[in-house]
Amino acid sequence: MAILNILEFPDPRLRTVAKPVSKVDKKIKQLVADMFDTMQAANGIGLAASQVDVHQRVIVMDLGDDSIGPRVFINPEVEVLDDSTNPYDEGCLSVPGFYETIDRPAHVMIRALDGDGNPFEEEAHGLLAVCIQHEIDHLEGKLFVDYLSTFKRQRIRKKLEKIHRQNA
Ligand code: QAP
Ligand code: CO
Repeated sequence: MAILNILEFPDPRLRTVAKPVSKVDKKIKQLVADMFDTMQAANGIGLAASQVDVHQRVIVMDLGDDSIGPRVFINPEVEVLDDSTNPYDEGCLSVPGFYETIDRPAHVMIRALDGDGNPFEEEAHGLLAVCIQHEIDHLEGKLFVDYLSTFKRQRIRKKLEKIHRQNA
């Protein structure tokens, strides 16, 4: 059991593009376990390895009781299935305390490896579709604040920088 440090916006390390996992070995399984501990301790529903400064394509998710419980996505990809979009009030463990409505494709096909390295695909809509796209963005070095106006993003950045200075 290990709780890892979560990087916060505007930390430049969050901009790193993650590399594909070549083999789901003991080291990756340990990372997945530590990411679940970290996400649960922080009351999150999704966490990408990039957020704990590990730049490999690993995501953990636990959307709560209306879904299937803890999930792992390794080397995930999404294919957008139609033109519909869905506005959702998104937050992020790397942007604590801020929530903004973001429009994303509503209906996607997810292809990934599970926590044992076995490939699977799953059609997604609703919160799962929102969350997987949010987390894959992290693996590309992208954050939900990048979809906001420059003005809103700068305001969030200044507020978080102030909090970080106060905590230092
Ligand atoms: C990403 O976000 C997500 O500000 C996961 O103070 C969010 O787990 C995908 C959290 C919404 C889809 C919809 C945020 C916890 C957790 C905070 C999270 C906070 C404490 C965010
Ligand atoms: Co996030």
